[in-house]
Amino acid sequence: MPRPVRLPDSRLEEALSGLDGWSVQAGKLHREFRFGDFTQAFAFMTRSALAAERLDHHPEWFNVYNRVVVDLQTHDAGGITELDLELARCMETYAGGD
Ligand code: H2B
Repeated sequence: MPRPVRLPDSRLEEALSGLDGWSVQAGKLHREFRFGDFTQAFAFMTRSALAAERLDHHPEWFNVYNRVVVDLQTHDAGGITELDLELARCMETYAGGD
């Protein structure tokens, strides 16, 4: 597989306009999810973890009870790449598209 390349700002802005709730913070693709309870939050994390493993691309994330804070970046590329967008889109689907 070719090495992922860091996205130009123009491409990143275009992609962000299609990813509601996501922003760039500290050079990472960032979003905070809130669920009804811990079971829903953890189900989301389980599905996301399987997608991450499939993509060989893993999130930085933090969970307490119903809250999941996600930061995505491609360490190998030193920034945000298409892989981060792909994982973010998967997460949107698993979170119910909100
Ligand atoms: N996840 C993320 N977020 N960034 C990476 O650069 C990365 C990864 N690299 N998961 C992968 C694993 C790499 O270390 C392995 C060897 O493919």
